[in-house]
Amino acid sequence: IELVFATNNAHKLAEVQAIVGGSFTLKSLADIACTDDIPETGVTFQENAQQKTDYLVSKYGLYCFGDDSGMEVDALDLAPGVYSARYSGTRDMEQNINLVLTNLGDTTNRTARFKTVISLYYNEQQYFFEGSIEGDIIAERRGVDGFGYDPIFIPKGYSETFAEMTAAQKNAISHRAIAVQKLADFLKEQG
Ligand code: ITT
Repeated sequence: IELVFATNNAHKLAEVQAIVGGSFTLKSLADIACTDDIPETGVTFQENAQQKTDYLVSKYGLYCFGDDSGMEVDALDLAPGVYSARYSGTRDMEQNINLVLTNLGDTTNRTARFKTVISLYYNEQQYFFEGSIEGDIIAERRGVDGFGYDPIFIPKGYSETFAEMTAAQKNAISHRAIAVQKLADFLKEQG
């Protein structure tokens, strides 16, 4: 089965392809030569995920899926949330992480979670799959793997940040892995 994954993020494509395995061939936006800036104006992960698939369906009529994900920090009233990629007003993750750490200061409530919502358009129908993982924000970056906020997030029950884990370790437990596993299980049922 060939599906377009509505993402420009090569890390996400690699993570998802690793989880879905070889039975599905994923094409990125680059693979279908789509350079459009797909709108992402919703106020929930689900709205943003659906905007991505709606766009591809109306423009290309393709079976496709898209995800929207981000980090919610309880002490920051669930920010950065849907604004995770541009929290500081730029896409520079150095600055985005700095702003989270500055805004948290020395507050002792460090609980946070990553969330992913996947929107799938398949056989003329719309489906959603969700995943989340709870954890804590540490005061300083640790680790160099992964992407985004991985260096400051320790999942509950672990002592390493996502950025200190191997890709395989992160993929075994991550918010995206949980949502993608649900997507993969659904697609396998479809045959
Ligand atoms: P696309 O929209 O092209 O897929 P994006 O990077 O904008 O790529 P999202 O809107 O879904 O992706 O994600 C928003 C941000 O949330 C992302 O840029 C990261 O900063 C953060 N994020 C999402 N998943 C993450 C993860 O697994 N680890 C760390 N940070 C993550």
